[in-house]
Amino acid sequence: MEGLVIKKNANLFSVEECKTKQVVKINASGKTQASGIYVGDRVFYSDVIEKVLPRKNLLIRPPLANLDKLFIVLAPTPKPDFVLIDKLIVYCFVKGVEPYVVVNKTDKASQTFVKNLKKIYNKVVKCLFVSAKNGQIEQLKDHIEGICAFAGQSAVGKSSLINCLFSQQVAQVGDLSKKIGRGRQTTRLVQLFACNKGYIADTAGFSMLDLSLVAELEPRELSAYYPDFLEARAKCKYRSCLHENGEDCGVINATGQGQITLERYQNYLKILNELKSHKKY
Ligand SMILES: Nc1nc2c(ncn2[C@@H]2O[C@H](COP(=O)(O)OP(=O)(O)OP(=O)(O)O)[C@@H](O)[C@H]2O)c(=O)[nH]1
Ligand SMILES: [Mg+2]
Ligand SMILES: [Zn+2]
Repeated sequence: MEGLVIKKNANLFSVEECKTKQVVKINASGKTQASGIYVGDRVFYSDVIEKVLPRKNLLIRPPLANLDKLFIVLAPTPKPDFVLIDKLIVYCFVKGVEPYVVVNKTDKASQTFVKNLKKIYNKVVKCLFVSAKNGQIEQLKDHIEGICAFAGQSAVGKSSLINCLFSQQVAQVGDLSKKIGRGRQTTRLVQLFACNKGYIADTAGFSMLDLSLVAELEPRELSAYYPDFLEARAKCKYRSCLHENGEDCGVINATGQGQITLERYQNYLKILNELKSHKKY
């Protein structure tokens, strides 16, 4: 039979059968177990998991296979960390995940805030505007398809949105991060919950993103993951251009002319420098 691993607890896997959606708890054959099985894996199984089907992608932190969409949540408060958002977007493109920018707390967002976000991200990703407080989450709900996860700064409303989607309390809202303490190693089980046309991965951690990005990417590859730089990049004089300086750089020229937003360009430089400084060692 073919199924989807929706939960993993030590050596015990919850596998949902493709068609009937029936869930069984089973182990894996020694060989399969040794090669690694993750939540999100599609598997062949009988009494035990016999084979893991080829993956679309694999994230290590959070441990999750075959992620289709990442909803990057931001809000007017806390003040958006645009470098983090851009890193998450790059990470998605590298991993073959479709990124979305989800603007939450629209109940208290100014028009300027919304307009500015549209300006920055409209050439980059799909933007959805929601309010967990008012229950305005239709746009988000419509896009839940395949395996989905949420990311974003603490207190932007990820848990609130998830609760809203399930119309009940599944995730902890509020000062969770304060309670568990930032930086402390909290082992959490990743689990998939059926929602609309897909699943939502209940996972807290995209915390090791810096390391993941560095492992995945050479500095010179970074700008390839900026859809809004694409046209301008073709005009750089040197193919190896990192778009840091020089009159011969199409990206710098396009930024000067307002075709690329200053935010995106400046944050690109910050991420580039982080990648460079890691590669030195
Ligand atoms: N005004 C308003 N407040 C909201 C909205 N959504 C969430 N909040 C509030 O924002 C705070 C943080 O919400 P959470 O859902 O806990 O945020 P989180 O992103 O899960 O935070 P962490 O778990 O720490 O990463 C809570 O006090 C919520 O009540 C919204 O749409 N509008
Ligand atoms: Mg939360
Ligand atoms: Zn350039």
